[in-house]
Amino acid sequence: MIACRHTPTYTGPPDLTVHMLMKKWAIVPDRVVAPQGAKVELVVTTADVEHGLAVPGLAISEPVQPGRTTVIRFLARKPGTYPMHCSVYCGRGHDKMTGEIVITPATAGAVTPLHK
Ligand SMILES: [Cu+2]
Repeated sequence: MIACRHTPTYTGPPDLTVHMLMKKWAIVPDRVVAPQGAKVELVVTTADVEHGLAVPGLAISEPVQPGRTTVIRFLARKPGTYPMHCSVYCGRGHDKMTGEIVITPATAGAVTPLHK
């Protein structure tokens, strides 16, 4: 574990907004795909108890509390598959709360070119 790192952010509006729901015991959706270069915004809520969304490979770790909305913003810099999991122990199914964030290479055509 790396201390003193904060969830990264960016300025300006996001390119991609994904609503996510954490509940016993799943992260929905459990797979988020973002094109390289995209400003991504995750809008995360919980359906029951407190959970936490952690994506170690992207330096993301944020609590998700009942009745509140957690907004996580990051720039999809490096293509790859980044595992995510619940960072707050929430019961016997806690370990099942996993998923992944996939950043696809810009050359894959996921980003609409500005000039045709
Ligand atoms: Cu949990």
